Amino acid sequence: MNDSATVTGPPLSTVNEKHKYTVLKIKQCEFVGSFFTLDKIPRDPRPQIAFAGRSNVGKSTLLNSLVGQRKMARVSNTPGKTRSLNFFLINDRFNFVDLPGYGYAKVSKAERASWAKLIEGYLKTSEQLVGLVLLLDCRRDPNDDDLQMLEWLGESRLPTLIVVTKTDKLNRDKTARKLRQIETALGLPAIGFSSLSGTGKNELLAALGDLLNDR
Ligand SMILES: Nc1nc2c(ncn2[C@@H]2O[C@H](COP(=O)(O)OP(=O)(O)OP(=O)(O)O)[C@@H](O)[C@H]2O)c(=O)[nH]1
Ligand SMILES: [Mg+2]
Repeated sequence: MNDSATVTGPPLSTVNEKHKYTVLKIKQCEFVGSFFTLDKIPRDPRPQIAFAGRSNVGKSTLLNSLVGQRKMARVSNTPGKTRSLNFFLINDRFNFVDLPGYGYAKVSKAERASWAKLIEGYLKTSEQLVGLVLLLDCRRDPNDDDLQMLEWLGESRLPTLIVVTKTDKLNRDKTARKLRQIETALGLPAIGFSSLSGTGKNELLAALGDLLNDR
């Protein structure tokens, strides 16, 4: 199945010249289920791409924006909303996985520990996982939980995309500065993203398309 379409848009690193790249085209999306333990995850051979980040960073909103549906993944003003691994089958070909947000202070220590175990267990054992999208809020610095996440990812050598969310909250200059700061701190390229304005959507879809094609 061909999931790609060639469009004209800004290249990954500069915005001056027009550049052609291939964007993943999402034609179909189906909710598979919510899974609270690793043994419940369906044994499906299709590739998975997971979305991780601190609670409230905008994972579910970003997923809804990518698939063009407002209510596919649950979004709430209450942080800590996503407590399970939520699977969405895309184009009948691969799965997007919405992970529980980490680091939310107002849940019990025991619950935080059990989420961490679930996320770490999933990242370390899923054979279908081909890449991870790590979301960071443009108004915050990466914290210990984010760095822990990157350490696990480094250990597992999983291809990782950094997405800096809610860029509509900062002006252009501040956003550019923040992106550079995060890229320097983490040693990885970062994509600025806003689900309100749609900024970064095609760039992220292009990077996701590459991840799936490189497999
Ligand atoms: N201004 C702005 N607000 C956003 C953006 N993305 C998400 N939000 C808001 O941020 C809040 C949290 O978004 P969610 O998508 O639920 O965050 P999450 O990372 O899935 O949170 P958990 O499920 O708790 O891990 C919601 O109120 C969203 O409307 C964005 O790009 N811009
Ligand atoms: Mg969520």
